[in-house]
Amino acid sequence: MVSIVPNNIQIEDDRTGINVETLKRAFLDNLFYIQAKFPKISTKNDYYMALAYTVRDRLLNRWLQTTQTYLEKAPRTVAYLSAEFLMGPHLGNNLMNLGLYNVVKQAMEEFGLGLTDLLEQEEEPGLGNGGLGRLAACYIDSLATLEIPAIGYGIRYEYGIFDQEIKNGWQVEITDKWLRYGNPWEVPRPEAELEVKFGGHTENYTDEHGRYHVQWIPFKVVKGVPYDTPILGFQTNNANTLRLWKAEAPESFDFEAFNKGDYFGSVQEKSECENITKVLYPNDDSYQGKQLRLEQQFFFVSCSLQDMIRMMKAQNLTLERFHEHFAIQLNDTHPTIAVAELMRLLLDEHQFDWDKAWNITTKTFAYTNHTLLPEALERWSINMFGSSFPRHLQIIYEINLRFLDEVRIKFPDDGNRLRRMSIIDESGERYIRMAHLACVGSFAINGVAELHSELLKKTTLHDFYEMYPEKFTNVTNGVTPRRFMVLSNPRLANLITKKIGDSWVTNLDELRKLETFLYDSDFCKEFHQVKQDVKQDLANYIRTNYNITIDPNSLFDIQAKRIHEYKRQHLNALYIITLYNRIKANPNLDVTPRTFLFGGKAAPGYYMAKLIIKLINSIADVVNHDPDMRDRLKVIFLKDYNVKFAQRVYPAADLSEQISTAGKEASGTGNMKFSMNGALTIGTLDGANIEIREVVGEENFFLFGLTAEEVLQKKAAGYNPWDYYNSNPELKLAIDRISSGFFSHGDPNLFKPLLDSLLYRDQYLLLADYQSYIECQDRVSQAYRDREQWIRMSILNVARIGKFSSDRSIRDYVQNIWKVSALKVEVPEYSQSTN
Ligand code: GP0
Repeated sequence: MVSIVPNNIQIEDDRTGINVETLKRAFLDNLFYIQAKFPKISTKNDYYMALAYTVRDRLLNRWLQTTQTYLEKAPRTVAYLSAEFLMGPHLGNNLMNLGLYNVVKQAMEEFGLGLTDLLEQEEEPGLGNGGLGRLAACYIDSLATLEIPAIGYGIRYEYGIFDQEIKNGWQVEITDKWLRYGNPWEVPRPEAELEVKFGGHTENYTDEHGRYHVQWIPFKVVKGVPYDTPILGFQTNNANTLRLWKAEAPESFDFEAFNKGDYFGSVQEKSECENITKVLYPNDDSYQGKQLRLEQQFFFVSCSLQDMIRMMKAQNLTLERFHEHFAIQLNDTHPTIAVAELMRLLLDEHQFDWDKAWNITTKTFAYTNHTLLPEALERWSINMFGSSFPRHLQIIYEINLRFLDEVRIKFPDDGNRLRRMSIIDESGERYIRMAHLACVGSFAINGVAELHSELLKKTTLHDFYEMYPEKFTNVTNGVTPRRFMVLSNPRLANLITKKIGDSWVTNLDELRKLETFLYDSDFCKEFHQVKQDVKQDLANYIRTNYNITIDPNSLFDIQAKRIHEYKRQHLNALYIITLYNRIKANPNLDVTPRTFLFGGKAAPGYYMAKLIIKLINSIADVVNHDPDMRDRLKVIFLKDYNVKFAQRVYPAADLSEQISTAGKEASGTGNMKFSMNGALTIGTLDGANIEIREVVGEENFFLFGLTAEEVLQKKAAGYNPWDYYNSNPELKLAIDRISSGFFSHGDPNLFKPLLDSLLYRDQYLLLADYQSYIECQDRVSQAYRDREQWIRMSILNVARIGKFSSDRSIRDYVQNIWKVSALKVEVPEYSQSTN
């Protein structure tokens, strides 16, 4: 067998060498031979591309070596199936993981190029909406860093999450053309394409042994082409693969139509196939029953399962051991049709009998639930589902039939339970309940924070918990400290490393050692200086891009996340108005200067969320132009919040707003990123906030609001928001300010839908939590005045946040669910980096 590393590649080779001179030569080589440019006519993007290819070259050896090792050793492998991967820019991350950041920086400087400028040039792959997609990205990072054999499977959307602009205070969506200038990180693998079937009907036949079979005769076939991106771990040789599928037409032309002279008809069919992976659905925490979305889900699931089967065959492994070779994680119900598709592949294409196929299937899948919001639970109408996937509908009926028999045996004479648990909702128009299919088809079910996992067992999946208690576990979310500390906040990372060494980067619990320096005044000063410098960076950015001056000595109070009523950005807005009103009433009031920063996208069809954006911008307009507010209050809505921008934002925060209605935010992950960067949290007892507060200490966390239980009680007791409005003068004044048209140039109708929803329904209990929130905010303002004490609280947030590394989450999955082991990859000495 040929070794994958040709022997004649030397340490100083242009594609592997890592000293300044070689890097410079390689960069020029790529500029010339890949971009076809010379410096005089190069754009910034040409430089970015030349550098990206230079870095990619230095990844390839590890990547191919990893692939070869996995092929040879055939280890048990994690397949992480996710409709979203919100990766963020690759260049900086790869430089960091390769240990090449500083040497490349120097090489670029010798060309007169700034590395930060080049990094800024990368258009990030926004292939996700928010928390769920970003979680998948963090997990892919930790899997590689922990040297776990894993593949991320997903969709290569041609258009990712839209770019957000703000016009006249309103959100405007612009299509995300992230592939416009090419993507240097992916490698297309057209030779590994697969076929996926859609529509049509099924036929039964009996084989020569008299065995009964079903055959699916599809209406159309679409090709799936894999695009692979290497995912290198932090200072390891393991580079796992993110394999994203693109849909293509099987032949570029339908020759029959073509010959009949129907040229446009045949081209149209081609573009219809390619439609499947055109665009990411921009909804977060809510679901829309669109057929194209269902087809996207099936498309990537079918490609991925066929791909796994093909790999096993290539390794001469029998499919009887599929579940021993792969642990497949379902990231929410989006890929859950995989349960039916694996059954189909085993039954119809590999001739397994039902029991054997079902045994394999149910030992393969594990399901992560990410939300309790009823509007986010996926259900597909039987008609729509059956028209695209007739065979899968049969299989799901059969699964359901057998499942309900099991339920009947465990809980005799309980018709209501059967109706509640059925995979098919038969209460009206018939639907497939994807969460039920996921529970029945998986060996493990987890929520994403302790409270969330408990609520799952008590409410949404209660019947399934009674049926299969052993399947349920919790895995609290985590985030990668590589991207969200080392890369995004080098000032802080360097200070920490100076004090405790650098092993905290892969063992985040070591941050605890910082506690020794809590009363070391030099350290506290340095820590404070880091925060001030980072705030200054953000202030400069805002000055440049928004022409607004903000004061880095003011308290940076930040709420950055998708805009959603349950996340309650408008509760934050009510506090701003309250402060405004107080200052107007008493212009000499001694207030702690604050800068309120918001960032986040609203789903394009979510009217209320868009109105909240408009409200914030309208308040900003008034506040920022009122001389009484000068040097005391500033409000800014930062447009187009994405991973790249998030990396600027987390480090600069003093206060992190995590103010969802208790019981609604499954976990939150932004909360962890803020805390890691020394922000204090103002938050409710919701999601992972609870666990963050537990570890950082209640005295270092600003808690307010109703508990999840109190929320339920309050609603059961007949909650009436008017009671709060009528009895709380500050609240009333704040709301009246809005309804009077004060923030809308006299128009009393603009925000009426929002106010009506608060006063007549208030399903997220803003009014009930208002008083508690503003009192808590006032405590924050007081606390910020004692800067030394604040700094100590901030240090403790960093020092105690270790639990929320995604390395810990992945270890939990590995030990409790996947049962896989690490497999170290060796690469020849010469290509290992040194710094
Ligand atoms: C949950 F259901 N989440 C969904 C969804 O459609 N999109 C999404 O981003 C989020 C949760 O809301 C979360 O609480 C959680 O941390 C995240 O998934 C990852 O588990 C938001 O922070």
